[in-house]
This record gives sequence, structure tokens and C-alpha cells, in this order.
Amino acid sequence: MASEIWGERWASSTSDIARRYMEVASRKQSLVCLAADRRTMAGLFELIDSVGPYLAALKTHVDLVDDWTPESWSDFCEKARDADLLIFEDRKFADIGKISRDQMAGVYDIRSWSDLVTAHLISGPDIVDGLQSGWDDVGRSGGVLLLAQMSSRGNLLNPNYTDEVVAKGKSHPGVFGFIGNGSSPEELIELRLKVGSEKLIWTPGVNLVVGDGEMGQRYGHPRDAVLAGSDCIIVGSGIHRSDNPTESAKEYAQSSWNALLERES
Ligand code: S5P
Repeated sequence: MASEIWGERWASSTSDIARRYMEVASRKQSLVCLAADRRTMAGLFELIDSVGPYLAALKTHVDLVDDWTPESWSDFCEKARDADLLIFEDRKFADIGKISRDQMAGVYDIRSWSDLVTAHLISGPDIVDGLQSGWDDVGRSGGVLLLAQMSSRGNLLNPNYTDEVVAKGKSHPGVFGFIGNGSSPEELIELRLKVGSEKLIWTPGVNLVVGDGEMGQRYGHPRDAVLAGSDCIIVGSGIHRSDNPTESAKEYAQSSWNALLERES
């Protein structure tokens, strides 16, 4: 089924994690990755209970949870797996390779529970090997999403920088995709042309209410992002701050899934 739905993206994919994502998304008929930016463990548990069935992946910022403990986090990850979700730690690693490898360990031990992480390529391509070594160290595997664009206004990821990131990321087997700017279909179309069809593009800066968000965030519509080439919409406050997170998650799932069907037909 995933192969029919995803067409060329599936056929040209060389990454296990990308294919796992496409399978989960097809099973759940949703291209939604929830940015679970709540600051308490209770808030996170409540969220996953109410919206888990409508998501394909769960994105975390493990270091913003006030009452984090290893035990509660491990329970949370188990719940995410029970809900058939890939776990994505949005750590935005940026240091040299060997330090990034060690940062996959440490207090949060990201390597032991994450399926994917984000990284900037500002320090050079060895960061990807460092992160992959982190997973290797615990006998696990995972995938890296490189930040090729950002959704925040005034960011410094200009088109030349994007070109460099895409050129280096495209040839690295540890990179399964790129973060693109979900608030701008024009930028996404450009990015898709540069990336080709083998790797995925995941996009934050997506909301059913388009326009400016808090503190420089910008939002585009989920449908427009997918039609412009996004394979996964990353949605935070549109769901976790909604009066009815379940209904909102359903809406984002429907909008993104319908756009994918439209795109491939
Ligand atoms: O360029 C970016 C990259 C990321 S990963 N812009 C972003 O907003 N993000 C993340 O997406 C950010 O860290 C947050 O977790 C989420 C957006 O949340 P929202 O509430 O604005 O939808």
C-alpha cells in the first residue's frame, strides 16, 4: 500500500527509516508529526492519549520538560511505540562529530530512545557520522534530518547555504531527509527541486491558520506545504494548544493525507 501511495518517493528511497515513516503514515492516513512541546510529563501523557491515533510521528524537545525523570520518559516512549509512532528528538545538534556522538548519550541518552534527530550542518558533514556512531554505540539505528531551511523570520539559512546542505546530505546514507520551511510553498518547491525524490522533506511552520506566529514563527497551510513537496508536516501549537486537540489532530491528518493523494495522482 505504501508503495502505491508514495509512488516515486517510495521507489527511490534507500533509507529504512524513511520507509518506516512512509509505512506508518500510510497505515494511519496522516502525515502529521506532533511537536509535543508541553512542559510537564502529565501534559505529554494527556496529549499522546488524545491524539496518538492521528499522528505518524512524535517530535520531542526532551530538555524543556520541567519534571523530567528517566522513568517517566521511558514510560512515555513506550506509549509512543504502542501508538505506532516514530520518536523524533529535535535536538538540532550542531557541534563537531565526536561531541555530537557523546551528546547522544549523557543524561537524556537520546541514542537509546530516538528514531530520528535533527542536526545543523554548520560544523561540517562529520556531525552525521558522530550521530550515527551514537546509535551504533547502543546497537540501534536511526536517521538524521538536516536543517536545510527554517520557518522563523530572519534566519540565516540562505539559498547558498541550503544548496550546500542538500548537496552534502543527499550523498550521505545517514541522512534520510531535510527540514524545509513549511510557511513558504515557494521555498519548498525550490527545495524539492534541489533534493530530488530520494530523500524526505519534513516541514515545521504549519498551521491551519496561516500568517505570523509568536516570536518570529511563520505559518503556512498544511495542504500547500504537502502539495509543494513536503512529506511530513510538523505541527505544534495548532494541536497541543487547541481547545480540542483530538479534533484538531484529525483535521491536520485529513488535510495532509488528502494533499498527498492529490499530489501523487
Ligand atoms: O525551522 C524550524 C525548525 C523546527 S524543527 N522551525 C520550527 O518551528 N521547528 C520546530 O517545530 C520548533 O522547535 C517547534 O517544536 C515546532 C513548531 O511548533 P509550532 O507550535 O510553531 O507549530
